[in-house]
Amino acid sequence: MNSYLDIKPEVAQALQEHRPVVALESTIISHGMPYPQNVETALKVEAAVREEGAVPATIAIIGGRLKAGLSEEEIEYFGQKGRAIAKASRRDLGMLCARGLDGATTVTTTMMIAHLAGIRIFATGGIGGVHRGAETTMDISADLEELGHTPVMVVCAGAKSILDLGLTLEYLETKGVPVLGYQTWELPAFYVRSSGFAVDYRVDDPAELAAALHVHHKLGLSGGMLVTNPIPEEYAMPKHVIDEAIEQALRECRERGIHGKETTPFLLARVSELTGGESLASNIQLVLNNARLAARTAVAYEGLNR
Ligand code: PSU
Ligand code: MN
Repeated sequence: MNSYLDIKPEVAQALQEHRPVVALESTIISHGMPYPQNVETALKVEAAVREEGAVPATIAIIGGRLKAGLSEEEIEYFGQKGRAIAKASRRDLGMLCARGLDGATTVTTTMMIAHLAGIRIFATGGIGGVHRGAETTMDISADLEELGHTPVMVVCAGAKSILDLGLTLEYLETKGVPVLGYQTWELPAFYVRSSGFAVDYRVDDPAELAAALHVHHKLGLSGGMLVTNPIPEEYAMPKHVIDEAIEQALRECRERGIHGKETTPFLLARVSELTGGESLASNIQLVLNNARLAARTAVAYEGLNR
């Protein structure tokens, strides 16, 4: 066991008893949504995982400790501090732990800590990817590297078209990451169900996802698996509304010279401001939808005769 890791007792017990556990990230709480909706959503997501029969483990860094499983008070703390908490990617772990600081875990660091703790399935909203213009900026999210070498299944709603979705798929192919569409052949694009890009495989039920993950482990494959779950039709946004907001946010981002780790939080916040409450409502629903699918998959996974 890693000496910097603290597994919440409820989570540790579930893991020991081979009961289903679903990891959840904390950047979505501190950087992805405004307070208090972020805290309400994080708690609702945990409740949704429980309703499906799995144990939620929200992941974060607190006082230099890697946490697998947070209390309600800790979730409230992350939500209130918001963007004042450092966004922690792989490169930040050593320094944050050495200095005893807090960190909000991205998809990258949530996968790392989930894997350290022995959690195999993780639900989030959207992943990072290859940014538009990456040919010159070289802005490619560390999430794609992590998916390339950490064996955790990540359930998301695809990626926002703040990214270059075509290049993101190419990169995932290079890294050996299978992109699975849940009940669809088309890569979903977060707020909308379609992107015009095809996934590698269509998978129609959680049992099949669980079986694929099981074989993935049996084969000793080291990378992750990406499950893309389209937002439910009734919560999807009109495509032209979201496209316009994204174009404007990208323009402002370039004009202001924003770069590095600030790019994604800036774009997410601007898109959400430009579309008012509507995109936030969609965002909340798609995260809940992903948490339910991840929990059903975790239940099926633990039910496999191993
Ligand atoms: N995309 C979203 N919502 C998010 C993120 C990305 O639609 O909340 C967050 C996730 O935590 C993701 C991170 O891992 O941003 C990626 O940041 P970057 O592009 O700087 O790697
Ligand atoms: Mn980046």
